[in-house]
Amino acid sequence: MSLSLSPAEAGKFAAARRSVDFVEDGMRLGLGTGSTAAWMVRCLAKRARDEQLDLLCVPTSEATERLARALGLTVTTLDEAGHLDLTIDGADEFDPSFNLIKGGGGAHLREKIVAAASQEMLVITDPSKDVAALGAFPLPIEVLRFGLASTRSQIEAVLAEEPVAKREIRLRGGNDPLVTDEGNFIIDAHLGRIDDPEALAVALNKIPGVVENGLFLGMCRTIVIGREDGSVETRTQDGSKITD
Ligand code: ABF
Repeated sequence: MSLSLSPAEAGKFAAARRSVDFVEDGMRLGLGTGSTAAWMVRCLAKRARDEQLDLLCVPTSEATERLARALGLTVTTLDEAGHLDLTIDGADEFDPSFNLIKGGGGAHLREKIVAAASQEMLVITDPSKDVAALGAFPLPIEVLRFGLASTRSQIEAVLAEEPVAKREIRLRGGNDPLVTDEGNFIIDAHLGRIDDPEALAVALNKIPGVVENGLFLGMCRTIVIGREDGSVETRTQDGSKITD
């Protein structure tokens, strides 16, 4: 692929290109959502074509499904595929424990279901997402449309009890709310810093109108970080780091 990319896109592309090296013939794959994941889908389709790989892909959004189908990848549902070998997806933030915030692209519900059904989750990203503590990026919370005002109040009540730096919530899209692929709304929680992600994730998911929050905790063991000069760092949770 010969491409002229902005520095930000070059990093995403570098990570995406490396991530498809983890794919083996015969795998059942989860395909993430977002601009980094879109690069991965393009690289994957090229590799599958060039090497005649037999892959079965489960997309995490309608947008990814359209792209994957257009590029000739074999797409199926999670129910048809059953267990997945590997999911490759982007993230909005990752911390030193490999905990993530996802959902800036509005797809974290399907992303979490697909990642949970996978033996491995590999995150592809650029250095801008690397944080000491989660929370500068607003935490997406997918909620049912029914009873929205009540769910909002309950989210505010949960946040009042949790150790976070600030507590401001906004319905994504405001007066013209974004509707997710699953037909729900998203509330973005601007928290500044989340000191106890585990407790927050549990407390939020106890609210009946909350469908799923964007904290991905203990789900990912490998992060591939692409830099604008095209170099790539692969970090694994056991502490290994390869840069090339
Ligand atoms: C998805 O895409 C999301 O969970 C995350 O919100 C977003 C990252 O987007 P990008 O790759 O465009 O930065 O992975």
